Amino acid sequence: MFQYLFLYVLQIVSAQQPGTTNTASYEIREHSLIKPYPAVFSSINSYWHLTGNTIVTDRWIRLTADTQSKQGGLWNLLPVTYPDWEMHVQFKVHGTGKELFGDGLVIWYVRDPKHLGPVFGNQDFFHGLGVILDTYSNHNGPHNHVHPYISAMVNNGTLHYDHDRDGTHTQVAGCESQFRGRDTDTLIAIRYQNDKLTVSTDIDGKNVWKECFSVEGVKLPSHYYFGFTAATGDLTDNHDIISVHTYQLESTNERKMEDRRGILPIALTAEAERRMCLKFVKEEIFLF
Ligand SMILES: [Ca+2]
Repeated sequence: MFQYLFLYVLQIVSAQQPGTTNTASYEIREHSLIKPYPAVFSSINSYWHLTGNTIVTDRWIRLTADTQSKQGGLWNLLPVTYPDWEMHVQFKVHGTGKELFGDGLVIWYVRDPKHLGPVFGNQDFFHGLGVILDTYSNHNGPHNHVHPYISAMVNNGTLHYDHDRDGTHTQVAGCESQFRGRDTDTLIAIRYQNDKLTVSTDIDGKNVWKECFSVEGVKLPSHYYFGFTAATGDLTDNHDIISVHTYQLESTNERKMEDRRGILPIALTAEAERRMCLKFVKEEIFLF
């Protein structure tokens, strides 16, 4: 009996606290957001900013409603001064569509906040990281995968997000995840520590993180901004942010002392995937 109780408590703790390893961390209130979202409502000193069609109620922050051609954003305006962090986001993607729905939402860590644009409600050729929760598969080529699909893209301002290929040739890593239309609470965790990016989900109502992917060699500068955007087109969904908890993680002395502002965002492992896709494009042309 005691063993079961202990396991249960352990699961709760592992789902609520950052990381899968024992590292010191504490929550950064300014980068977190919980009901009833007072910071969003206080306009003068607020460090949260809304763009586009975003609607705030006492229950959710709706980046897009379940209607066509909408885009909206929720941006934090305080730069992230600490090098290592973990963010837990409770979100909800839902709508009336049974077979067709879209387009998706993105959690950002970028240089330039507050922009609207074609990449799920943010600008293209961005600087930084986007963790993309894509609900609609735009293409049916050999690179197709089951949607919804979660992927990460790291950009230094030179890369275009290609919706026609669902961003597959610029993604660092990804996984399939049935986060849409769930009755359970759906959460995603993004952990960035020592240039390692780990994305996990908790969508089955079990209060346990399941790893989506983990990649080393991800270089991100400090002083970028967190944000959330979503978009609909011909296809629609409600894209809601329920809560955000951001934790500063323990950093090595070297990382703490380093001037990290000038670091160019790059994922060292992404190049191989892009090369692979170029080969794929050549084959397509050849076959055609
Ligand atoms: Ca897509």
